[in-house]
Amino acid sequence: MSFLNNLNGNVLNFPDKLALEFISPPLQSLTYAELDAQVAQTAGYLQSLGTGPGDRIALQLTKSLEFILLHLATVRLGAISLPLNLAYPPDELKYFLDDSGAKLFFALDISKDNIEPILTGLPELKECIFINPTNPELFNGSIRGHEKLAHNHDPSGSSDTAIIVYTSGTTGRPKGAEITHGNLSANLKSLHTAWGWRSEDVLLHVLPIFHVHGLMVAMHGALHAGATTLLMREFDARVALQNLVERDCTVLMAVPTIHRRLLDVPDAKKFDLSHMRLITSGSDRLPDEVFKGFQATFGHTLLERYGMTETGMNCSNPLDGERRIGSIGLPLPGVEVRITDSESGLPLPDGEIGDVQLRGPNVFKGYWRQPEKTAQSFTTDGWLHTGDLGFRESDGYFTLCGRSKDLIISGGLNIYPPEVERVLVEHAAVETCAVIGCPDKEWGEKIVAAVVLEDGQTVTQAELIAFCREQLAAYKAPKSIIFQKELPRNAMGKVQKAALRKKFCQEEI
Ligand code: MCA
Repeated sequence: MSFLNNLNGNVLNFPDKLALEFISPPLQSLTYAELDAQVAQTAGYLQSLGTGPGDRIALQLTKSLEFILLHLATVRLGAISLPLNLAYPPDELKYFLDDSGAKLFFALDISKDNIEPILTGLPELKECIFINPTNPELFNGSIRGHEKLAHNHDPSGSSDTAIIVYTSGTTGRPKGAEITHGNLSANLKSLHTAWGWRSEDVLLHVLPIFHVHGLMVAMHGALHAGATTLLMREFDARVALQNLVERDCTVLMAVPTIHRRLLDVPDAKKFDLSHMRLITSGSDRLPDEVFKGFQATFGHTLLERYGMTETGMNCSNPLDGERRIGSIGLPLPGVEVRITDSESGLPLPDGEIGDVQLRGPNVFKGYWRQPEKTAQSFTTDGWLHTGDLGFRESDGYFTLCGRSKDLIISGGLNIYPPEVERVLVEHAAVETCAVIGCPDKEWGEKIVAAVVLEDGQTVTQAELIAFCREQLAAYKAPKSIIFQKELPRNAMGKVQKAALRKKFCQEEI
């Protein structure tokens, strides 16, 4: 069954209700009936371009109605939606298009000059269509007149892939996580119950929509519930607070960096959020200071939850009941979580720190065209290795306490050091390097690179950062570079990142 079926139900139940509204220009809004009609027409348009079930349709667009219509229409058609971060520069983008075998690619027309040169040598790509979301009439003109695809494609099973989201890892290039209709439905149902979603809810949507959090948790969640979503195209803390108050929003979902920015608005206390019923935090560890700051400033206890691209949401603090500071709460309905010993793989008793493993209908099908990497991600008895370390308390609450993988999380975005190291060592002046995450008040962690130069070579910090930004999304570029004569290594020759962190990271948070 398509995960969109619930949306169809909402179209029947609340045809005239406001479904989506962009609150920054171009101002656009659609009722549930209008949204349904436009998704149907967009699906007809995609069909007229020769796409159908199973085809990958890549989207690298701003947060716009065009993005949402193309995404929902892709899924209605039974094709696979591939949302891509706008920050990816052409080289990274080409890899995603190639690896996914995207058949259609929708990109921004202002990026045309950068994108056109990479569109060669992509055998599966049939067409790249450039879109200008600042002029909605252009897209309306393209979809107008196409046959309306009134019904969702009925997947042959819930294991049909609906969305592919690329995630990086400790080794190799990013992998496409295949998220199925079954995964999406299971997650939506459990969050609906756990967070008490209702059709009267008004969500202020402040996140990007090319990640799981903004797309599959916030936006799908509100559409599934028949609620209203007010979308900010770009996040601005003051504007967000104004809208939470003036538009009587009931729900906000964000990452700790955004919550901190709300607290940093000089007259934040003036904004009365007492009418709100739910403010969640995820994608990164919620600092105690932000948790407490929210209670003191807004009188709200943030609800921290835990998810992954490969699984959607796994654990959450309760809607009613104790929201425990520093804890990710309890497993969501249908999700099983266990803690195991890293060496033996055996389950550990409560209170002991070990690997966090997961099982449930929310767990993804595998990595696109990567059966070996998929197999490595699961235990022989079918549990997903999350790469996180944590423990369970005797009352069932889980707490994360680090990562067994070398992941850095900056502003809610995942960055794996090898991605950055691979680029740095390509620079002619760099002999070797090691990338670490240092605690940072604004971003949670910031990327710092320790670099050893080739004999006789010179390069500045600014030049190396600029070099990284040419090849990587800007948020993955180091915020600072530390030049070293050599890197600390263990007896096996492996760089000791813990020693680097100790030496160069000053505790800021
Ligand atoms: C922007 N910059 C960053 C980041 N974002 N640097 C490090 N980390 C970042 N996350 C840099 C830009 O490169 C730029 O640098 C400068 O900051 C300003 O860029 P701008 O785009 O204006 O930033 P912003 O609008 O202030 O964005 C900050 C943000 C954004 C609003 C916190 O990063 C954001 O929306 N983060 C949420 C990400 C998210 O949704 N994650 C969920 C993943 P320069 O000026 O030098 O060019 S899903 C997930 O994790 C799982 C499933 C889960 O559980 O949710």
